Amino acid sequence: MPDTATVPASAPTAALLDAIRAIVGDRGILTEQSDTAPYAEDWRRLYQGRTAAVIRPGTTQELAAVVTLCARSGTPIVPQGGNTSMVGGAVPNADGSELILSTSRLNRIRDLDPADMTLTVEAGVTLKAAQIAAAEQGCLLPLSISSEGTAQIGGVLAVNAGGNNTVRYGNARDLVLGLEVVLPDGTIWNGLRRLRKDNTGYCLRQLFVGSEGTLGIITAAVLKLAPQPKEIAVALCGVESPEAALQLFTRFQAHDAASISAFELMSGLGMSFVLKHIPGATMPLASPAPFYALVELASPRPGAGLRGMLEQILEQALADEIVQDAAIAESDAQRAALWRLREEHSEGQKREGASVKNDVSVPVSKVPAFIRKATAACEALMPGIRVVPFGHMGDGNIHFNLEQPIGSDGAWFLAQDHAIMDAVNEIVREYDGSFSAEHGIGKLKPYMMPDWRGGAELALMQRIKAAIDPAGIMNPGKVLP
Ligand code: 2HG
Ligand code: ZN
Repeated sequence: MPDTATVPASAPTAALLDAIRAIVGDRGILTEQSDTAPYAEDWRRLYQGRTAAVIRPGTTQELAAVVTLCARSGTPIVPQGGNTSMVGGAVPNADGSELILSTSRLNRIRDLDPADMTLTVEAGVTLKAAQIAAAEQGCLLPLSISSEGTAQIGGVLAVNAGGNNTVRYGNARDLVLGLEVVLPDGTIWNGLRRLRKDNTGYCLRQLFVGSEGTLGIITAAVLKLAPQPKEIAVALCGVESPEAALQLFTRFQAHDAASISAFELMSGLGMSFVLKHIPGATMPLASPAPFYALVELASPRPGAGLRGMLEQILEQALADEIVQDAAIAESDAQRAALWRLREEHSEGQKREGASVKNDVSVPVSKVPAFIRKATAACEALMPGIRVVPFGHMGDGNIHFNLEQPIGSDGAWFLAQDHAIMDAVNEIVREYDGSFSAEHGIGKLKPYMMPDWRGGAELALMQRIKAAIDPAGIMNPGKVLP
């Protein structure tokens, strides 16, 4: 039990924790501060919360029974998957009044049907494990994000993650056929249907996807699978500017838009952080470039000729000086190494120092202009600030991240996060973009909601929240201001 001398009056009672323990057993509840602390802090270390307990139910029924008890006592719950949120979406507050409900032990693959092309998984299965399960049956789960080894399906759906393959397959939302959800009063809604057509009133599952745990806890899902690619071709290209990267993207689109499975942009600075901080990361190009594009082509058809197409487009782009240099992966290992340079961007940036993140989207055609203007705005706001834009250029989602000026104090830099985010968002607005593309709102961005989604839209969201969670116990303080 936690040390009672340091537990606030609002904390869950010992009687409640005992009743929960009776449901989930000893291995389903953590109460020692040394055990709960890692769950109470976010990956970015922006928020240091506290909790009296982390509850880890082993089944949906156990989870529902725990929620029923919490609903009766009015105890707030913070649902948590892999705790990889970039916006503090899964951390409890600092007063110890909120319980963390972890989905980690709901980790069974319930069904995989290669004929129906569906995968039914519990919330605590990591995205990586779900991808592997699909691949073992010759299918593809077409969702890929940098944190997929840790991120869990429940959290991925709760935040409607996007990632690298949105350009081809859409976001998490587009892959969900059915859901099982525990509602804030403890009721289990079993909507695990695997139908491609099912027009039966309001589409409730889409209400929970993207709700970030504020309406209920996703405990299982039916996901749509795609055919596994039989041919994949990947290249890393050095380019002069985001404009050149966009030109390259347009060429691939004009040639065969359906074969593009990812088109990612990185800056020279972001790449230098990866090369400096990530052991084993090496640059395959002869000289550094101001920007990089990582392109992946994939086809379920053997002999699709992707390699030839990639070479042909890159040769022409080199001749036209759109591309400065390019490396094509010759093996699976090389392909993984190229992707690693992209996927380690967050880690490289974290190890370099304090950073402010802007997960934003603009129309694809506006990405270069947005980067140029937002760069100028940030440099005017804070001399020495280091601009590190990267992300999913093929769908218009840029992580317009800022690294602290060299030699500055990290805490001082982070204290200016609102000024920096507001300056960037002003440019996002100019280009009809969104202040939140794929990471969600969490605890970081609710203050932006009235400005961006005010009026009828926010009022409707608040009415939905009040209808489904009238006591406000589900992930309080997240999403809605
Ligand atoms: C990615 O695309 C993730 O790698 C993280 O969405 C982005 O660190 C970030 O800002
Ligand atoms: Zn991303």
